[in-house]
Amino acid sequence: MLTRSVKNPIISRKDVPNIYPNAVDVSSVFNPGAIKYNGKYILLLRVQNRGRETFIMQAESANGVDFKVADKIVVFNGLEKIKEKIYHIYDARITKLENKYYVLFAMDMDDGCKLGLAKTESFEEYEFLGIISEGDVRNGVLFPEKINGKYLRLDRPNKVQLEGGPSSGNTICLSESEDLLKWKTVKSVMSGRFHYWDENIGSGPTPIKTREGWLHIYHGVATHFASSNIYQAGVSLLDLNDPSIVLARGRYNILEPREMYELTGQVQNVVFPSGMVVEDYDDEGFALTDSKVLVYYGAADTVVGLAVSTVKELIEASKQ
Ligand code: BMA
Repeated sequence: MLTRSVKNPIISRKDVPNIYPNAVDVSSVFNPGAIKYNGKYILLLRVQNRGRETFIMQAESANGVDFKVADKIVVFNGLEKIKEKIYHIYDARITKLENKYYVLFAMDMDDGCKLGLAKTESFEEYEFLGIISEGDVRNGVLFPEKINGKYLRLDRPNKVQLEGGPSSGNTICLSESEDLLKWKTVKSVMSGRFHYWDENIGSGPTPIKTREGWLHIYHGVATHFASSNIYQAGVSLLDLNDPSIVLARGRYNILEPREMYELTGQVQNVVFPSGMVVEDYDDEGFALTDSKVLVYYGAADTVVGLAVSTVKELIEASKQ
């Protein structure tokens, strides 16, 4: 139900311009946040240089497939005021909320991974608003509207140490806030299914509002294979008024590593969905069931892939 673009991988290291001194001859570009803004498709890419330093770069496209990467590294104004060392910034998710655009990203720091929040109105300047998590958390994503008077986000505390790899987690939580800056965890939403495709999980792109519920794409990691973890994409449907209620959750993944650029690379066997654009909405802001959906994902932590579906097909997949 997800069809890969014939142009995949749509972005790879050769598409990233050299920026002296931090981004010269980069190693990889992956895990993009995505949004449609003024008719253009915008991606915020995770770029890694040969020092294995990670930062965010922006790409733009008129058709959602052919992207041009801008020749500057995204600067989050105000981030320089954080006194603690920030090793990496990565895995940005973009959400339109109250006519502004918010970027939620992961920051590796000495005491674990934190969520950083930035705001932009035009994708030219970004204002850093603060660190909005406590403890070790990743895969934060904001809902595109207030629900019952509160801002909501999904996030994923890191509680599981992958063998030989990073810390991960097996429960996605719902957190709420009055002001986008101070957050508290409300409830857990869904947990990994031990033995199956999604043992560890984390949210992907910003959830999409449909008449049937919030369409929520997430990644699942199968950890029970001897040689490597397998990162796949799956889908669930969350209640519109209380997104901690899971209305449906697909038994099967909707995208798994199959192509060479997903099977091999910096980290083998990874598809990691982090951006999604739905083309058509009705007058009340619900995604149309026949609308095309573009899912942008990182492949093997090395390149960017695109896979296309429809709202209807994704909802059906959540019920299978
Ligand atoms: C996760 C994150 C992602 C990465 C994935 C696969 O823990 O670090 O950014 O794509 O692992 O390596």
